Amino acid sequence: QVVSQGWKYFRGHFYYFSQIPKTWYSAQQICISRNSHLTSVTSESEQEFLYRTAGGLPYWIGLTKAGSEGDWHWVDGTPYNKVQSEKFWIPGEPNNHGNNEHCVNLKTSALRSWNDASCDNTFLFICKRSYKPSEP
Ligand code: 2F8
Ligand code: CA
Repeated sequence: QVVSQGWKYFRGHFYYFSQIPKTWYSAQQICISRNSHLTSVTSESEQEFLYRTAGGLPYWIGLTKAGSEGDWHWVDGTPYNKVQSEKFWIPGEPNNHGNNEHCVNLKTSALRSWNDASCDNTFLFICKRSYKPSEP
């Protein structure tokens, strides 16, 4: 497997922190083209790795309620755990500002870092892929 350039390893996955801002959908398409998805967040340690590496810059993650009748879901297929995820939202978020915020970014370098924002905004983004994606 040749592709680890620019990818950071953490506990069984590789993560790509982009250097070019994209809309949420465009970012997800780029992740897919690199055998990955916009990242899910499934534990406090993973969240810590992500916000520390992000260093306070906002990055899109793979959480959206677009196309799902308002239900938050991860684009990599991970089930969204509402209870376990409460502690990752910035206080007061998600607030669906302007009635048009259906995608989520990691906005601050803190455990409570998630904000819902308009999917049409451009931000840096984080892709996540498994360590050995081509193995069964
Ligand atoms: O105050 C929180 C609020 O700040 C901005 O809106 C004024 C954010 N908008 C964008 O990032 C585009 C809101 O999402 C956020 O809730
Ligand atoms: Ca918001």
